[in-house]
Amino acid sequence: ELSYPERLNAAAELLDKMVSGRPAVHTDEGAWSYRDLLEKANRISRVLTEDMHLVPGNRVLLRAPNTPMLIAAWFAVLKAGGIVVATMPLLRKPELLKIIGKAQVTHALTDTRLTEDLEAARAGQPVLENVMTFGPGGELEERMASKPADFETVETAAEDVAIIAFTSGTTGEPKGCMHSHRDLLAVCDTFGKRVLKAQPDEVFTGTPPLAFTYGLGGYTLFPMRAGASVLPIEKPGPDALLEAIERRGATTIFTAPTGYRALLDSIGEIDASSLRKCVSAGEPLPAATSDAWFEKTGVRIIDGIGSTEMLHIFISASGEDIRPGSTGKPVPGYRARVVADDMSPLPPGEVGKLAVKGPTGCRYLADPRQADYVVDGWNITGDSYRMDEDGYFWFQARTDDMIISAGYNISGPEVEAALLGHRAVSECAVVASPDEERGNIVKAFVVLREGASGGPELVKELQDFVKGRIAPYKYPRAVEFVDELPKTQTGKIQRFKLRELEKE
Ligand code: 3SK
Repeated sequence: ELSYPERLNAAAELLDKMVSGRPAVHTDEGAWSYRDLLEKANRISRVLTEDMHLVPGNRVLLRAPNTPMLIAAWFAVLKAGGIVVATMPLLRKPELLKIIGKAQVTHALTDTRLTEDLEAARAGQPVLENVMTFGPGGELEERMASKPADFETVETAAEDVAIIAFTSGTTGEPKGCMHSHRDLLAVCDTFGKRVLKAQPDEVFTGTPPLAFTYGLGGYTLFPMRAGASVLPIEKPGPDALLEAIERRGATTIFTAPTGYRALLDSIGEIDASSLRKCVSAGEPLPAATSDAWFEKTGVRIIDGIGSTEMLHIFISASGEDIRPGSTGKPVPGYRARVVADDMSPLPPGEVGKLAVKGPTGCRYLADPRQADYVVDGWNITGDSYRMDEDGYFWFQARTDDMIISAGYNISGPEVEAALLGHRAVSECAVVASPDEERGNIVKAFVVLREGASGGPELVKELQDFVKGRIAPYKYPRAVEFVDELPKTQTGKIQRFKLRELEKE
């Protein structure tokens, strides 16, 4: 049972109360201690309240790559009683316009390198009155220099909204998910403590942006709750991750399955002895990737499914409980079930819709879709799952990714997992392609590993490979080799774009 006081500010718990000389954030110029980070956050809170006239409840847009200053700014907004609206660095004017309008954003702190689109959006949204830049040549650092290093953190209520996280969505309009100060601590005290078991000597790093709640967990919540440190990666990619592991002693990685696959060829060649924990989310982790990573590093990936709606991971497993290919069991504190269309629970072995309930719930900001996604307090995640007799949950497909072909229900991701076991395949996406005879056929879009070349022989080889691994009727009747797959900014494959291409 989680219990928190009625007055609670997550920043005070994660930062003020943790203050010490221990490293908090590793920067190119050396480490900021918890005390350094607190003082920077305090100075920013002063700029926000004294110079930018922020009052509690104001919504503050943050726009930057994963930099140490972004972390300090995130804490500063919460300390001042503001609500963080962190945005993906790659968002352009139209997306920013929607977010500013929907969240009624009044203030923004932006990295100097990302001002252009924000200024353009601001012109169309007069509600955004106060913008300040930080980073190279920014104004914020200059103003911070003249501010005292202390600040009295606003005593928010535990249930006050602390962040509004927008889902990038693989399709449709973005939704704003509201999470309270209490929610921010609840994910630390469930997944962070019970599954990840974060320790003070860990060095966290990863590829997801802080604006994606998966990245927020890895970059602030879990490390700070444990008194551990963070190594922000500004330009995420395989080389930066390898360097973080080999040269900077990263112990704990947050990335997506594609991130692990991109490292598979090189991870065996570097000294990866610092690695202790590897977390995967954002996409289901195929057993082939999990096994290959374990073979090369000796570390079993902790897979998990979470959502922006629930704030973080709610089904997962670590240590001896990991069963490669399965997402795991409900994180202590959460309940999950597989349900039929009428919400009645299905018995083990049957495939249905995943529903989840827990200490962090789904509360959309002014969105009529709330009623479609939350029924009797259960959040319908949009995934189809099966639970086995031992209570492990096995991903089948996004509800949209089920392919009905000649009367068979075929899970696109299951075919993808089979294809990924082939040495020539780097990434793939499997979707329905309309077909006169069968209604649909299974079609695979395949990105090849370096050195492999696509042609009819490889198509046949891949088809036979799949037939040898899963029920033969599931094999991809069409295979197209592509240079890359369409993805969201959080790295999720946009299968709907491929499906739409097939309909044209
Ligand atoms: O996609 C996920 O699995 C996820 C995990 C943690 C937090 C947020 C998300 C969307």
